[in-house]
Amino acid sequence: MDSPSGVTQELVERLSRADRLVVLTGAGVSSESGIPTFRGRNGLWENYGAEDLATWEAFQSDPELVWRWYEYRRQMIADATPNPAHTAIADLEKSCDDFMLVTQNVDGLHARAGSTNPIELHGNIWRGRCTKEQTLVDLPDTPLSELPPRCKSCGALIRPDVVWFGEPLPPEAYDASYDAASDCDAMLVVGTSALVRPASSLPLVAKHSGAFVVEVNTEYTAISVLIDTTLIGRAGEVLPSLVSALAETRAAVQTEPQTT
Ligand code: BV8
Repeated sequence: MDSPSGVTQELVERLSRADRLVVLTGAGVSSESGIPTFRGRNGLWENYGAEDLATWEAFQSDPELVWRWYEYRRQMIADATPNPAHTAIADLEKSCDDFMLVTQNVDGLHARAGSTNPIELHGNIWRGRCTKEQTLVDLPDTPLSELPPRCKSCGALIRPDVVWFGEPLPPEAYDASYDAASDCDAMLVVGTSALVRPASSLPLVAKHSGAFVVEVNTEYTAISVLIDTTLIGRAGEVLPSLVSALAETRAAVQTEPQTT
């Protein structure tokens, strides 16, 4: 049953009974912070698509071009602030005993909103990694003095510490996410087109494991017909109302007279 907008009491009660909750987010959760999504109309940069630049091959053939794209994104993110969707997810974590946030996003906005331990499946745009020594470096929220940056100890190229297309996800991140999806009672899938694998398999893993799976998106996605409910709306509007309804429902349950 799809609820075209708004949040039904039946849905809230179903979610409020979940002991183990997983939230999976994609670029749509950051779009109300002004960060373009990957496959939306403004998902291009200088006529390049993400799949053109977010690859080891693109980096090898033109590391400066790839770094200019990441510089452009990092500056945009530095100027952005978390939106009510990020804040609602951080609030939801505080109200749950067993909670995991899994994100495909690399922008770091969940942590800035107060989420304590987001599992970053695709890495983080605020870190660089030496292509030779694999050492990590923190990147500033100001433009880098040289592009492409080089490792201070060995002089090799530094790359963004993100997962490019064709690269494996960090095993510990994916394994933790897969286990949580297999074990959860409910999963909220927020702002993802569910096209990029293997992240897009997680809602199906949850569903096949018996979880109640709800997506929040401005449009239907590749998984809408495979999960329980789709809330059509902007995450920055739907999530705050969903999270406050959940809190009210849980509070009401706790104040109910206990039947002996
Ligand atoms: C791997 C980091 C194997 C970099 C990213 C052919 C068919 C199928 C699969 C493949 C194929 N060819 C290759 C593959 C595999 C490939 C893949 O899935 N490709 C896709 C494009 C088909 N996957 C990979 O390559 C992965 N690696 O498979 O490795 C392997 C194994 C062992 C050894 C060697 C190799 C790696 C994938 C990771 C790529 N890196 N990001 C960077 O950011 O620079 S992916 C990138 O896409 C971002 O992380 C992004 O988060 C992610 C997913 O996109 P979404 O988040 O869903 O964003 P999108 O724009 O698509 O959608 C936004 C949604 O939000 C929309 O639905 C929109 O309606 C909604 N929305 C908008 N506004 C709002 C909203 N919703 C709510 N409220 C709003 N306000």
